This record gives sequence, structure tokens and C-alpha cells, in this order.
Amino acid sequence: MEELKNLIVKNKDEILIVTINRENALNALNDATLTELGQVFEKIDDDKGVKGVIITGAGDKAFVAGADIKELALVTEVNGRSMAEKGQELFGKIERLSKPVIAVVHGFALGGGCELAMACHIRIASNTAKFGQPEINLGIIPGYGGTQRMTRLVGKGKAMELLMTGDMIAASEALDLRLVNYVMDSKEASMDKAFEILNKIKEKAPVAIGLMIDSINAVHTTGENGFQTEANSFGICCGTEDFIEGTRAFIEKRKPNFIGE
Ligand code: CO8
Repeated sequence: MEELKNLIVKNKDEILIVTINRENALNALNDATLTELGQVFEKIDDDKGVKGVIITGAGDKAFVAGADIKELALVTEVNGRSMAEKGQELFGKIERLSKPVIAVVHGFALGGGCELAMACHIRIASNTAKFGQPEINLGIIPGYGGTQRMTRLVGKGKAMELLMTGDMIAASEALDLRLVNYVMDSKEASMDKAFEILNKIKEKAPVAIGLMIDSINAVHTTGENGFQTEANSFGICCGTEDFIEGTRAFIEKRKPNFIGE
């Protein structure tokens, strides 16, 4: 594996802790970070020294504030769909891992960050966590599976509201909506809770755990083409004037002026 520049990966008692480490950009997922995550996750299924995984973000302010908007601003209709598919493939790999994956979330989990948390098997939030899919404010839709996984987790009506308004919700509301399994008092307490759950699962039969994950995921297999629809639509959004305006406005720290083209 190449040297990791955007992740810190540590094995503690057979639990792999993967920390996204771009604190200055609120741990936003740039292309290099996605590639590194892909390299790490590719090896976990066959690694007998890993019984479970925790994904978290560095610093106090964010889990992950989304795709890196400075890179995203350069995406066009030509590569928008394939960029979305790259993330979808990685997040699908995480969701299909044969070992339990827990997202430990504090601060902002927005856009691609919320999508990453939703691809994990279990989510534990600290009370500072804020979830949302603000892509609509940039003139696009989610591209890493958010339209599919948010709908599965919170139901269609609430997903429609959250994704069309782009509103952020606090950890307590995320718990009410079953977007997260637990809300804890601090990041440390969330980490402890994740270890408590993973240490319990660690004692179970590994083959059965892998098949359990497969079987629970199978509930949704008929909806797989929803991901294709999302990637296609994401690509179309990337060809609009409003997408250029939305990302430019974020970078210039002003409100976007959308024109519907
Ligand atoms: N990308 C790049 N940089 C970011 C991002 C991001 N998503 N979020 C924050 N940053 C940077 C800021 O630009 C700032 O950098 P600098 O100090 O150099 O100006 C630094 O992090 C700190 O951020 P703020 O100063 O904005 O901190 P605030 O506390 O004022 O605000 C917020 C925090 C509310 C989280 C704010 O930063 C924000 O709104 N961030 C963007 C959130 C967002 O829109 N996320 C969705 C992105 S789109 C997406 O995820 C699509 C996924 C699918 C992609 C498919 C294919 C490419």
C-alpha cells in the first residue's frame, strides 16, 4: 500500500480505526482520500487480524463535511457520472464488508460525509453531530448513494424533506429518525460505545457475521438500479449553470443565485 496522506489507520485490539485526517478542510473527501479508503478497505476482508472497523474524522469540528467542493467545482457533465460511480463503488464495498463497520460521528457529517456514515453498518453520534445532505445548495443532488441510503434509513417522506431543503439536523433528531443508533455525551464516549459493540461481535462466529451482513443488505438488492439513476442524474446536474454558480458561491463565501439552467 502507498503511504497514506489523508488517513490515519491504527489497529487496536483487532479493531481497525480509520480516521479521515484533513482537519483544515473539515475532513472533506477529495479524490486522493477516496483512493486511500479504497486501498484500506480492499485488504480488510482477508485480514484475519481485523475483526471490525471504526471510521471517524480528525479534530473536534467534523466527521466529514462532504466531497471536497474545491475539486467538485471542476467536475463536468462529462465526468460527473463516473466520479459519482467511483464513490458509490467504494461506499458499496464498505457496506458489503464481511466485518462490522461503525461510523463514530462528531460535528459535521454533511453530503458525502453523511453518505459515508450511512454506508457503515452502525452509526454512533456524539451530541455535537450534525447531519445533512446540502448538495441542493450547490445545485446538485447527492452522488455517493445518499438518495438511496437516506430513504432506506429514514423513509421516503423525511428523505424528500431533508434532501430538498438541504437542512442540517442535530444528533437528537437523527436518533429520532433512526439515522443513528446511539447519541453519546462526547467523542470519547462514542468511541467507547463502538468498542463495546465491536468487542461483543468479535466473539461471534466470523462466517455467520459475514453472512448476516449479506443477508441484511439483501433486503435492499431490488433497489440497486436506484444508484445508477442517482449517478446519471448527478452527471446531468454537473452540466448546469446552477452547479457552476453553486460551487463558485461556496468558494467565494456568498449566497448562490440560481437561474434554473
Ligand atoms: N470541501 C472543501 N472544503 C471545505 C468543505 C468541503 N466540503 N467544507 C468545509 N471546507 C473548508 C472551508 O472552505 C474552510 O476552508 P478555508 O479556511 O480555507 O476557507 C474550512 O474548511 C473551514 O470551513 P468553514 O470556514 O466554512 O467553517 P464553518 O464553521 O463556518 O462552516 C460548514 C462549517 C457549515 C460545514 C461549512 O464549511 C460548509 O457548509 N461546508 C460545505 C458542506 C457541504 O456543502 N457539503 C456537501 C458537499 S457536496 C457533496 O458532498 C457531494 C457528494 C457526491 C459527490 C459525487 C462526485 C464528485
